[in-house]
Amino acid sequence: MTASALQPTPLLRIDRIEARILDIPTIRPHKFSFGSISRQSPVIVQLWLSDGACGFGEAATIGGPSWNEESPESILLAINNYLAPAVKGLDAGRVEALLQKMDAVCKGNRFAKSAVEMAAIDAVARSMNVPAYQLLGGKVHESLPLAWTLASGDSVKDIEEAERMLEIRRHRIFKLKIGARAPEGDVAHVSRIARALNGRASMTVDINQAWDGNTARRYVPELIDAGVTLFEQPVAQWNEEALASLTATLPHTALVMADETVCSPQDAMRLAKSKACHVFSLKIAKHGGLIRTRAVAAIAQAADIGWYGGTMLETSIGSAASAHVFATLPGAHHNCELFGPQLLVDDIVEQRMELRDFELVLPDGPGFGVEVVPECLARFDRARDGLNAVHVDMGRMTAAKAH
Ligand code: MUC
Ligand code: MG
Repeated sequence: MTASALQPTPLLRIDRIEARILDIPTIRPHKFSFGSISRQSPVIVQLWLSDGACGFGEAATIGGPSWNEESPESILLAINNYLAPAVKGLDAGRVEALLQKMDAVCKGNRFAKSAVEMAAIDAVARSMNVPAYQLLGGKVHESLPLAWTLASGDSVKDIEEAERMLEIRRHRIFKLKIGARAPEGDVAHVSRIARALNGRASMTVDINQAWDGNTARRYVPELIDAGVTLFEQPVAQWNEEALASLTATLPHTALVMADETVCSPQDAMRLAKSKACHVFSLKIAKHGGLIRTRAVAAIAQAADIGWYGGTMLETSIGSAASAHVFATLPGAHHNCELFGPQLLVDDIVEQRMELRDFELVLPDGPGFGVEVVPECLARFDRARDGLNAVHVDMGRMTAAKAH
C-alpha cells in the first residue's frame, strides 16, 4: 500500500476563501485611553467547503493597530497571502491541524488566524447542520448577562445612556473607559456616574494600559470607594509585576482583570503562576481562535481564575462565534460584553442575537446561528467604491488628549 493510499479522504475540504474589510460607523464616538473611534473595520472571511457549505469568520481590531499590533490591513494581507493559500485543500473538520498549518506559515497574527478558524468551524457546523457549540464541547449556558460600555467621554451623556439601558432592561453592568484624562478627572467622572446609578448597576473600569503601577496603587482604592468592583488592564501589557502587586493588595470586594496581558495559553500560565489577576478577559481574536480560547479558559479554571466574555466590538458574526464558545465554558464567569452589534449603526445579518432581560441569548441555528446578508457585506465593503473612502477618512482614529 502506498503512503498516499493511507491518507483518509478529506470529507470537508476547504475549496475557497475570500476576505474583505468593511467600514461600519459607530452610533457615537467610542473613547478609549489611547484614542477615539467612530467606525469599526472588521475583516470578514467567507470560506466554502467542497460540499458547498459556506461559513463566515471575522477579526476586528480597534483603531487600526492601536489596541495591539494587528490592523485590518495586516489581517487582510496575512489571510490573502499566507493563511488562505496554506489551508486551501485541507479538511476543515480537523481544526487543530488547520491551526498547526497556519502556525507553520505565519508567526503571531492571531487575529487573522482566528478569522479563518472561525469561518472553518461555522462551515463545518453548517455542513453537519448543528450549532457550532456542539463541536466545542456542548453548551453549559443558555444565556449570559450582557455588559455595556459607557465611553462617550462625557459624564452627563454616559448617565443618560445608562438610564436608557436600565429602563429598556438591556444592561445593568456598565464598563467605563477611563485613562485618557488625569486620574483625578477619571475618579470624578466615575463617581458622578456611580452616584447617579445609586447601586442599580455594577461598574467595571477599563484603563486599557494607561497607568503605571504607582498611579494604579494610588487611584484604584478611590475608585473602589466610588463603587467599582472590577478593574480591567490598569497597567501596561508588559507590567505583570504591578498587576500582581495590585491583585495582592485589593480588598475582597474588588477584582483585577487582565485583558491585553493575556493572549496565548503561555501568557495565561505565567499570570496564573504569579497570581497576577483574579479574572481573564477572554477574546477569540487575541487568543487566535475558538479552540485556543478554550485552552486559555482551561488554564483559568485550573488556576481558580474567573473568566469574562470579552469583545473586540465585532459585528454579529464575531459576537455570535464568541457567544458559542463562551456558552461552552465551565468555571466562574463574570458576565460578557458582546454588545458590538449594538454599537454599530447597522449590521450584516438578517437578525441579531436576542437580548432578553439584561441577558444575551445563545442562538441555536446551524453554525453560529446568524445569517449573513450579502447585500450588507457589499454595502460596507471598503473596496466597493470611492464613497466609502470618505467615511474611512472621517472615521480615522483620533488620539486621546494628553493629560
Ligand atoms: C477592550 O479593551 O476591552 C471591549 C469593550 C469596549 O468597549 O472596548 C473593548 C476593548
Ligand atoms: Mg479591555
